[in-house]
Amino acid sequence: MDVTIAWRCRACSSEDARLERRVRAWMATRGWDAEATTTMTAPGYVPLGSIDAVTKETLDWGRKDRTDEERVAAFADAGVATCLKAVDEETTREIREATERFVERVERRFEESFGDIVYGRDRFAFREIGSRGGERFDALVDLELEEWATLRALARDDAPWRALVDALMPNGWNVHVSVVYSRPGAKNQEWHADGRHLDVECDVRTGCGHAPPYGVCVFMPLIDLSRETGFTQFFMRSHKTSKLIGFGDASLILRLSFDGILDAGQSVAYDYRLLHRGMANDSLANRPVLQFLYTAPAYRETKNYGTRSLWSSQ
Ligand SMILES: O=C(O)CCC(=O)C(=O)O
Repeated sequence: MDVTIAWRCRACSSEDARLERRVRAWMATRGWDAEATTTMTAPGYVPLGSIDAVTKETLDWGRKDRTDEERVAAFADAGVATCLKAVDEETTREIREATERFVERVERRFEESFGDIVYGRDRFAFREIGSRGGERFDALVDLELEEWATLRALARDDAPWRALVDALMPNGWNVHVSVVYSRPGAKNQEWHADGRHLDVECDVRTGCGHAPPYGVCVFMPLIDLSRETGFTQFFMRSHKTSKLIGFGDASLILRLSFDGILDAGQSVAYDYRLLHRGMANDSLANRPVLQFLYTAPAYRETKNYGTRSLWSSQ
């Protein structure tokens, strides 16, 4: 007799082990001594990577062997590109110092006015800052303030990734900047996409036809990243369909995971719909990363922050 069990699960090895345990227990209750085979099917398009290694160099937007059209096509396919032309050291240092002062101010405010929130443990969402789980935070920068003049000029005019953003969003863009920082002890994040799918997704059979990006996010680390400090890991091609949400762990076996280990001032740009996750910070120092979110003029971000102001009763 053949028995088929349908099991909706996430694509990760712990699910496989859980399924095996369940099937064995189920068979034992019936006194069966039978063989079982696991066959996996996916609910949508499953991209497959190449055996050739993908590196920050092969993903570089500035590669000289590509035309602008080929760069846009490569980004549309991978959903991610690096910008290895770094922001100069002086500018990076100046912004890092402003960021450190900013983070100190935010943390002091929590200590003084929000004693009921355990910073680094509790989840919270204010208008200006949200926790991203455990020791990871995302604090919005007010670019209009004088203290951020250098960062404002970088975000709007001087960034080495400016050509990339202009090419991907030819109808114009708005930019918002935040500081994403992970303190020592921050754990691996869950795979997630920052932005939802708002338009056409790819054809299930070909993986083609998804809408162009309405948002492009750029991460620029303010320190040199390593496996110890942690980095952002990306699931290439996952921006083409919402059906891969929940399947982040499959990126490694599909040979589509890219580790964004960059030097300070270098950057990585990704489609706002792309799955990614921040990796653990096993070092002794904070890992501050600037997040530049470029969005189509009509787009309004609602998801990532709260409504109550951190500074409201001051
Ligand atoms: O910590 C990182 O490198 C990325 C964080 C991130 O993706 C997020 O908070 O949405």
